[in-house]
Amino acid sequence: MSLRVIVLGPPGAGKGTQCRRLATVKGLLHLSTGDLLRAEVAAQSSLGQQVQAVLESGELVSDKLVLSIVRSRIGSQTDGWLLDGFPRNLTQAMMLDELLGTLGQPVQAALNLEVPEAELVQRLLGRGRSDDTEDIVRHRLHVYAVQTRPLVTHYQGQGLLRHVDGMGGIEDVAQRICNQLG
Ligand code: B4P
Repeated sequence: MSLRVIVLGPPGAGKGTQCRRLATVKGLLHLSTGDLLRAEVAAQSSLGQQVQAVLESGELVSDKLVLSIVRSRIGSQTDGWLLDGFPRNLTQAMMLDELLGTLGQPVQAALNLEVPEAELVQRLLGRGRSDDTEDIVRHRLHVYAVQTRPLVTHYQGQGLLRHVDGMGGIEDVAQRICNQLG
């Protein structure tokens, strides 16, 4: 059975960690806009050169550019997907609703991974990616609070939201996600 799920949560909540795992178990496409953007930077493509400074500042990349990345991958996918890190603001959410309406592939659930801020900072500083310095992490958390958190209300209004406690071991969180998805 195909499963179409959005995974929400602040930076460091474990979206990538859980999506990689769930995609393998359920045979789904794992679409992480963050991973795709970092791959472009690593390949030094023209897109990568455009977005590198944005990633390193902790700001969001342009909606149009991110949507074009998602559209090209999701369009041909029939076996279900996990969207990790997309949408990131209300404009992206509305663009996604429109795209999925056209494709006849509605979202079935939006998981919201919840982790307190002190734990997020500790996890991200421990990971040590180039955008994981303390100043950039604090800025990404601010961008999340202003631009991304309103999506919780957006998906709640659509009756799709499921809360997941992201604290504890990776296996424990994975089990909670499975319980929510049935
Ligand atoms: P992302 O790549 O989406 O990264 P993230 O939110 O920082 O991390 P995530 O929540 O996936 O945490 P992870 O599992 O890795 O974004 C990076 C940048 O890309 C953004 O700032 C933006 O510039 C750009 N971007 C991405 N999407 C965009 C969009 N749609 N529009 C515009 N711009 C966009 O976990 C973090 C750490 O915690 C890891 O070290 C992990 O091992 C650890 N961890 C995970 N679960 C744990 C647990 N249960 N206990 C302890 N540690 C745990």
